[in-house]
Amino acid sequence: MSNKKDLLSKIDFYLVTDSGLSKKGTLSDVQDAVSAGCRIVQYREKNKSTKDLITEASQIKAICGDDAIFLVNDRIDVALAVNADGVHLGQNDMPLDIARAILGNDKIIGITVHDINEAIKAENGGADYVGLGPIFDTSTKSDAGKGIGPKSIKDVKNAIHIPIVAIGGITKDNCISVIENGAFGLVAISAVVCSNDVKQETKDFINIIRKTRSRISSFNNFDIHHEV
Ligand code: TZP
Ligand code: MG
Repeated sequence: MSNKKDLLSKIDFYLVTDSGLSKKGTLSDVQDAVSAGCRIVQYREKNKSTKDLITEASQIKAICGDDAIFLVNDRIDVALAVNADGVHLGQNDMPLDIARAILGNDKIIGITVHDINEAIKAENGGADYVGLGPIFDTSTKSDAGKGIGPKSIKDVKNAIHIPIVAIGGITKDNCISVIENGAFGLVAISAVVCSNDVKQETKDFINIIRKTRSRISSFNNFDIHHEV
């Protein structure tokens, strides 16, 4: 097993790049997020040549080093070309079984899902995690559809065992509800890359996620203690 798969159990804030929204550029955003403690980065770039994708992907991989998982959105060929840690695929991208056959079991594959049925299918097909969304309305992805609400995370969590990463319209103000409802990690694109201080925003998200998690787990421990 890839040692990077072990890191999946340690993720909290998940950076997805967006060169169109970024203030300082994708490489700067990745550098800032990883130095703030972000442990998973997805290179999501829809409008560059394959050659430029490979150049930038290898630079991002170098920044991630051993500290952060490095995934490529959509492009299995680019992921293989730079020996990325894996890919993130949508419902209309390469089918999971074919992607797994090409990439092997050591690589991480994340699948975008919108509901319980897609989540169960992704888990049964061998996905390492699901990206569930959009949780809230967002203008970052024009075809994302309406927000499904944070409570839907709980429903999906009750149906699968692999980690859920929440995405779509997430901000520092609404992210507590996302974690409280069972998301293991979360993506916030515009809330981070549109900021002038990506490092600080990433730190803030990580702190909120960790505080919320420990509040929930001490609450659960309290419950267990009193049930015994
Ligand atoms: N997939 C579902 S929503 C979304 C993607 C890529 C965009 C999320 O961006 P933001 O700015 O965090 O709402
Ligand atoms: Mg895709």
